[in-house]
Amino acid sequence: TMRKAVYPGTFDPFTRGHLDVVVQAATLFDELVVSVLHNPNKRPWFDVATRMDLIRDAVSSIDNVRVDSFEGLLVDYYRRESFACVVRGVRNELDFQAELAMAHVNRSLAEDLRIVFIPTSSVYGFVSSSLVKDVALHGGDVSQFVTPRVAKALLEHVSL
Ligand code: COD
Repeated sequence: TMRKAVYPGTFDPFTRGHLDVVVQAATLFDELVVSVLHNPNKRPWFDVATRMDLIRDAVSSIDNVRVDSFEGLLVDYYRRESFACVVRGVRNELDFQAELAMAHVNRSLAEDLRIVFIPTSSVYGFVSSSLVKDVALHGGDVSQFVTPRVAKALLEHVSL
């Protein structure tokens, strides 16, 4: 049977750290769906469609990766789409703590939920979407943290 996993996140925007997780996870499952959370309560820099386009561009060379979006609870989406597993990236102890809490809550909502944590390569262990946005906001070079398309989108956003 096809084993389809989901890598959910805000991805505002997608970074080389996220990409590293996708590259690793894509070898573990038949299909990996990178899914952008549509959360009207957060004020993202990029709308869902733009975030999805930027991810599609970044993962275009990996053929078993698809891009989607979802609203509401992760566990509901997981069941609706018959995912076999949730993938989350872990950079450090702080991430691990937060991820473990999230995992426990999600598994009390859906006990059949399966989750794998993937450690980021050390090169990207300090990269976060919010730090990247801060660097861009102050005119710094973000090219080592994000793909060229994302760098361009960040530049366009700050020059508006
Ligand atoms: N290297 C490796 N991994 C990274 C890096 C990096 N440099 N940066 C981030 N990551 C990881 C994160 O640890 C995470 O695993 C993933 O990449 C996505 O990160 P973000 O920041 O884009 O996304 P989050 O953490 O904001 O996503 C949270 C969810 C959208 C998954 C969560 O809020 C959710 O499921 N919401 C739906 C509502 C719900 O079900 N709530 C109950 C959850 S307890």
